[in-house]
Amino acid sequence: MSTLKNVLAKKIEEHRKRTTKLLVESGDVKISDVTIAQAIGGMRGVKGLVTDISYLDPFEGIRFRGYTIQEVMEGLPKPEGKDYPYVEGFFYLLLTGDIPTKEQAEEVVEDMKHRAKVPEYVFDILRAMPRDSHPMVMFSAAIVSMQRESEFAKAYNEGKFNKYNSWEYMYEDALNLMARLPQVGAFIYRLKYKGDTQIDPDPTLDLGGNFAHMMGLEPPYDEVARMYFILHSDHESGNVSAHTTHLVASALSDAYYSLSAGINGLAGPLHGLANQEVLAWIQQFMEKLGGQVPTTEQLKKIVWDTLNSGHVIPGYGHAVLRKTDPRYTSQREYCLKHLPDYPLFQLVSKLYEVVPDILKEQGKAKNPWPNVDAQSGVIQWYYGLTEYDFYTVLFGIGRALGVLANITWDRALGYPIERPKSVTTDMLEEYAKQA
Ligand code: FAM
Repeated sequence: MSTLKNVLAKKIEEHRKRTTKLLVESGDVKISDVTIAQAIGGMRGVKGLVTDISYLDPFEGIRFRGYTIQEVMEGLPKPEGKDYPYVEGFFYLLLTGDIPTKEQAEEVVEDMKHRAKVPEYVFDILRAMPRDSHPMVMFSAAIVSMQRESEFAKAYNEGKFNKYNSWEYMYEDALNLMARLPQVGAFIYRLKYKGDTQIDPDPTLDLGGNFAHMMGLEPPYDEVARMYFILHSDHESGNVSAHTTHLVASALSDAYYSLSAGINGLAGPLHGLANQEVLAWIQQFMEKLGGQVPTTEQLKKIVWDTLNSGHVIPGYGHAVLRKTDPRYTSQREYCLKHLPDYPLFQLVSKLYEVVPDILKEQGKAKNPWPNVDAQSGVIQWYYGLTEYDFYTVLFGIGRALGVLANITWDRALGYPIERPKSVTTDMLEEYAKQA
């Protein structure tokens, strides 16, 4: 058994006792009440999910297994001569809660290389799809098409499966999927935008390095890939992609069905597609201005015009966060170091100066500050990845790390099928009368 699986098995063993104790001794303790506004309004703030993979504080932002972004970037082992950690080592952290040693991280790198072969039929399916299908459609279809590879589904069908060992099959699926997603993503990119000129994986490279290589992008894009996948991995359980993946997996659907469903949710403009929308919005108004970088006054007018035409400002606002997203800040720091004079970066920085005050003045958005998506497209664009339709696929590869770690733990802790209760509008009116 690999070190990762061994450590994970021990952690699961210990953790099960905590979950059982809570259920047996404190199952009736209340952690949340639900108002009519919450029932109608997307369950905002209702505490009804459990995850230990990450926690999102409204003011501090995300912590992965208790570690801030900075602690993760500084504390995790890195490939020789690189500034950003192994994505594989980060997956070890998400799964176990432990920062791996360099040897442990590199063991996962090697393990994932052995799992990385994408079945040929996936490429056939992608090639058979219309070339103008959105890359997220292709990505989701590719994932679900691999369902026949599922160890979890196989074990279930063969009757090998029980409440205690099902996580092991989910774990196998999670690692296999994670190892293959970079090639699936790069394949879609080169199929759609580079005339189907594919670049074979390089078995000497780690996940981030190999992704950059297969995309045909030179270093330091490998560093961008590592940073990007880590930053987009997880944002606790309630966001659409994480919640969908968890919900579908709760029916004992395997990781392929579950991740594909989560990816479909990520494709929505209010969720992961916002990073593409940011670039589309910027390009649109830059075109109108004849390619000229707008002045602060012009920018203010553009923002107001966007709001007055009934659109949201992409990359701003958040359902939980109430300050600038540290994932935005982390990418901004990268830009300040590597591309401080890049006009698109300067424009995005100018938006940062202008948008929050306008959103405050408009008084609708509860959070006027930028989220992760406001910044990420700039870096991609700088390194030559200008096909912004593709950006959400990058997000999806990163997001898979978090949601796959989550559903492995869902099975380990025996979480049941998710099934919240509905009420009718008549019932709400009755509750309202009685209040
Ligand atoms: N621009 C204009 N209006 C906004 C806004 C923005 N960026 N953010 C929120 N609002 C409006 C929102 O539409 C709502 O208006 P109505 O009452 O007319 O429906 C009002 O402010 C209250 O919304 P909220 O409670 O502040 O936000 P929600 O929790 O409902 O929604 C977001 C959160 C992220 C969907 C919302 O802020 C938004 O649409 N932002 C722009 C899209 C975006 O950047 N999404 C990416 C989120 C990101 F973190 C991710 O998932 N990758």
